[in-house]
Amino acid sequence: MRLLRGIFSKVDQLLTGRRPVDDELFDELEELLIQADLSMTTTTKLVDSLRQSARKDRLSESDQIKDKLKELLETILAPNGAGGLKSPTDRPAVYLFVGVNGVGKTTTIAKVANRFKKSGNRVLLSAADTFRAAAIDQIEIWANRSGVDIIKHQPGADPAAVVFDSINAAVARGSDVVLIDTAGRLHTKTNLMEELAKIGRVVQRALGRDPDETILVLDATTGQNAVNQAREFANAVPISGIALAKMDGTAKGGIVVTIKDELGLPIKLACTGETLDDIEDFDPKSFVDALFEA
Ligand SMILES: Nc1nc2c(ncn2[C@@H]2O[C@H](COP(=O)(O)OP(=O)(O)OP(=O)(O)O)[C@@H](O)[C@H]2O)c(=O)[nH]1
Ligand SMILES: [Mg+2]
Repeated sequence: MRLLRGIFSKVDQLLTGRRPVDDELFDELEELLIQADLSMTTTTKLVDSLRQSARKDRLSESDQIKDKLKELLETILAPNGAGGLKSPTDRPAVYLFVGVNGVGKTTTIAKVANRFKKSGNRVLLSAADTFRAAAIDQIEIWANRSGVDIIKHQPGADPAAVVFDSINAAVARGSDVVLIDTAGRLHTKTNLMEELAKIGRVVQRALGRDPDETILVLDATTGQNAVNQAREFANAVPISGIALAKMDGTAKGGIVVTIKDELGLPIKLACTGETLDDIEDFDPKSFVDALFEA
């Protein structure tokens, strides 16, 4: 995984070798995990668990603690199965993208569209962020670049109506995949959450089932704030997974562990730049290995 190299390099340095396992080691480890942006709750849980293993399995050297830590991190990140989005089975498959303004929703949708198209799917983008006029232009540019369909209305139009039209168009044209872009900011936060819930209901009505995925896009560079956003959105709409954008060049990657640990939401996609290819399915093992790389 080409991201987050070195975020845990200090942890790696601390634990590499045959340093004795004592309170001092655990205290230093705790501090470094918090620096890497794991929450206090997750850090405490991890360190307690390591102390327990050290006692139970008589781990006496720091190297053994490192192996155990990697194992624990993978366990936290793993349970929801394979990374990546659900493949389209019932067609059209509908993927709804939500998240606060500027996190990377539209860019992530462009990357996902490009991937689906490359694997032979007919893709339709739904420009349901009608709040900003520029948002419609932005997604249209991406649609043209990847050669996928787009349904748009005028700026200020009802986003739910755009979604309704998009699904009907997708059915009529035989599209395989519909990707819905939404606004990250409205006049008030309550408006935003109500609108997202309404979009969910419109998908249900037009399609006869819920969206196949509702992906919350988070900006990895915002650290702990991302956890708060995840809590708020999860209260308004049933989130099926997380796409983490801007994983390139952030020192706050530890947040991934906390999001999964505290909210139980699976991380499905990781984005590492601004071009169409800067996206990968999230894989716990390679993620954990990358964290520890120098
Ligand atoms: N470095 C980096 N930049 C990214 C990534 N994803 C998105 N960006 C940049 O972040 C900025 C915001 O991205 P958008 O996709 O427009 O974000 P949005 O969530 O759609 O924003 P709103 O429509 O305003 O709610 C743009 O300048 C993107 O190029 C990423 O993975 N890495
Ligand atoms: Mg956008």
